Amino acid sequence: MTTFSFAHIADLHLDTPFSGLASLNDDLAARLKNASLDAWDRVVQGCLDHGVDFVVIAGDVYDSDTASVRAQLRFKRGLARLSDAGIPVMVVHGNHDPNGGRYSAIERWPEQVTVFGTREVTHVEIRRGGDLLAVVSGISFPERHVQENLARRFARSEHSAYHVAVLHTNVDGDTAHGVYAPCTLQDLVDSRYDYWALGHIHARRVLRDHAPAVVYPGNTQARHPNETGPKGFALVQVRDGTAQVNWVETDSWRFGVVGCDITELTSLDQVEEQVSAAAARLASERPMVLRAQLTGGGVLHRDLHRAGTVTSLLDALRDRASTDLWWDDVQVQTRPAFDRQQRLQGEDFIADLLNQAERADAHAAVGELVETLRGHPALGGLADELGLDALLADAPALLREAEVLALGLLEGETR
Ligand SMILES: [Mn+2]
Repeated sequence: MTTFSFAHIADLHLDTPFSGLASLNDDLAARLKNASLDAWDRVVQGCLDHGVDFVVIAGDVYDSDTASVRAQLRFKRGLARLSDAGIPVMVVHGNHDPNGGRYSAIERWPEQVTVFGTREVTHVEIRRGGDLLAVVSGISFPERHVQENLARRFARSEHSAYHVAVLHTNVDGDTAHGVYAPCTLQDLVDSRYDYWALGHIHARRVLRDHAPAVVYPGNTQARHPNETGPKGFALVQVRDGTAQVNWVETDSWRFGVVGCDITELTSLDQVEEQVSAAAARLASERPMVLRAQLTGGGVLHRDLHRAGTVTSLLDALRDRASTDLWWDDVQVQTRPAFDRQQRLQGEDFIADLLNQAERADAHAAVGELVETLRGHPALGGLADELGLDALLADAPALLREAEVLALGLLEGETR
């Protein structure tokens, strides 16, 4: 049987403005400005270096449906390099760039490029010499809010070649991400395709190894502190019908969250020490954007809520950081020193409140709020400006903050 390889890419979010960051000052904005586009250039170079037989891109090429001209031109230039090397590229669009954006700066894509349409699943045959290597199928989002289970529209052809399905989708209702074109893992298994090249979830995930392989490659450049770890694309080697996935890194900046539990701490210099030490342990070969999250209950809670303390602590962390580290924010989710476990057992209103918070599904609750705002006649159009996706990513932190606020009010804590 034949051996071949392909690149599986998703969620490029070209020319993203990094709107989920708490403090994007001019200096950082200038340094991040090219990050998503540079990642795309590295993707193209990686595909050429590894000599892949074809490339699939599973949606969210652009960050917004008002796709920037700069993003479109850079995307086209990369596609032209691949096309010139004789490498076919198949593209679908997702919830961030439905229908390829509201307008197109591009009259014609390079010869080897197929952008899948929005009306039906269509198919591209990949050949090497006379041999049929693979059949690649895909469909694009016509609009952001796709509620239909598009996966069920994929039907394997009668060819015995390897079958790749390309789709932007949320598998099994992951509430940490928008539930667009939802499907189940079982739908994908039932399809009899060999490889599901998915996009939408920004973390690398192999949902299933084989028959079919079901893979999210994650994004090519993180764009929010919660999108941690190396980012890039999946380099898929197929031998005798079995896929083996390796990762190729393409990011310029890494993001991360550094936690610090204040329960045992008694002074703010200890907080600064612990947070800086944790940052040093995370240090990578790439520049980093980090967010500190302070949790736990202790005597420092009151200090941390004194006016100006947090901004000043943030400045102090920045003073100490190298030029390749940017502190985005210090989030305070601490509470006064009290025994949470004991209060949970109580029979009063505070026990009810804590139990409610304990059981709440933060992503579902915030998701509902986000969908309401999106559907709002006046606010819906501002969804990107309001950073609603970032709200969703921050859902658990928001819930913890709400709990602390409510407790503080109930107990008459000064803030
Ligand atoms: Mn995306």
